[in-house]
Amino acid sequence: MSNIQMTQQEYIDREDQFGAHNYHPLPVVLDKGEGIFVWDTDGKKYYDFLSAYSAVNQGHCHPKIIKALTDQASKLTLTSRAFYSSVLGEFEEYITKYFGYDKVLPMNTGAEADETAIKLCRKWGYTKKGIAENEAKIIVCDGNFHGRTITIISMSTDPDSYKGFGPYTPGFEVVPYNDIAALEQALSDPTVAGFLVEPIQGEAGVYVPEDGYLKKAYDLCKANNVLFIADEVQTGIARTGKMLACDYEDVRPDVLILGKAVSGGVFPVSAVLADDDIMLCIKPGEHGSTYGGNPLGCKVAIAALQVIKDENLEENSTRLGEIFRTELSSIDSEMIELVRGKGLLNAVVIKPKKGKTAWDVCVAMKENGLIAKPTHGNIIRFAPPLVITEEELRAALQIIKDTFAQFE
Ligand code: IF1
Repeated sequence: MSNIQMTQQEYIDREDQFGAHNYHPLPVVLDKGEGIFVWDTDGKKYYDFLSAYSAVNQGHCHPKIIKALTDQASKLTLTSRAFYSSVLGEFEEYITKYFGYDKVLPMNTGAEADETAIKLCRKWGYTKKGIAENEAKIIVCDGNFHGRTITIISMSTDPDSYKGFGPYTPGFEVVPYNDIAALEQALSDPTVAGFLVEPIQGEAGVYVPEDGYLKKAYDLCKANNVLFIADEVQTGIARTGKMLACDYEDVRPDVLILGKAVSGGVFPVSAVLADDDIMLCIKPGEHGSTYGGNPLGCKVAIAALQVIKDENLEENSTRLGEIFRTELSSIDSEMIELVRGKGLLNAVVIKPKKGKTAWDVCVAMKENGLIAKPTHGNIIRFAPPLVITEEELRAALQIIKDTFAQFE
């Protein structure tokens, strides 16, 4: 069927018929995006309060990023890493200087970057720390989310992620998140090579650890010769109000994992950053990806990172995040149990009322012109593009307030 005059239900039915059923989307069919707004196939306009899970921090179809894409698309898109390209070095120099690391290893998706960091950490453990072959352990946190590959779900504590997909990759040990004592004990094992952590747990429901947790965790890693590996795939690129969420505690991860907004939602680009002592543990032929470091992604990522600086999105995220949490907390609704977050990565914990859940609230917000998605049952994540203005944010807040009022 062509797309002429299809109803939204017809689009939904087509996806349902021909696509795997590995998602349960909100019933809205998007067709166009610009800045903080998206439009459905009937032309109805919405505030986008998901931003493709924080990939679209720079706003939809940012003209500078799209220009970088189209300029490069008509010149050279893919060389593979069998050859050098005129663009890869430019990206590598740009991103390493941007974040202050010696080297970068480019990949495509967040999960691939996490996998890369795990391989790098293990290799470092064997070649630098002197751990016996196949003995290296990586400490991870309860409630973690790092992607969907077999190795990554092997360290997941969420049955939706891991159940039915075994056998699992060994070599991970889970400690409670935000628990320094538990981490200290786990790190004393000399076979531990790394500690992999999200500075704020996204999928777990925007779970913000106590102030000082990351710094203490980092110091403990140093004391035990363990790599501190930060997964900033979701929290990075100004989402939480600073370029990296680790910046709040002046922690410089030994291994930094980036994805999503590195390319502003335009093209999949992910990256692992580390200094030479660590990164050079991986030798030619030991890791890679056909598309990783492709010219198109490189140009898009440079433009996307530049937009964050040019438009002061760190500052905007911090300032508007405070307004957003203050206003949300002031809503008088029995359904709002708790508001939490940092910058423009926020969540509301919903207390179901008369059988009405976070899902019902999201469907009602959609009807009122704002889209967001429930996570882990009764938590609604609010993460608009960081280019949102105060006026737009207040208009969006009004929609959220009106929606909660409908449930009173
Ligand atoms: C989905 C959540 C967000 C991530 C962190 C790595 C990855 C992710 C910290 C993997 C991915 C996603 C994927 C998306 C839903 C989503 C998500 F709800 F699961 F938690 F963003 F909030 N590290 N997060 O958050 O990156 O391989 O997907 O590029 O549909 O599964 P990826």
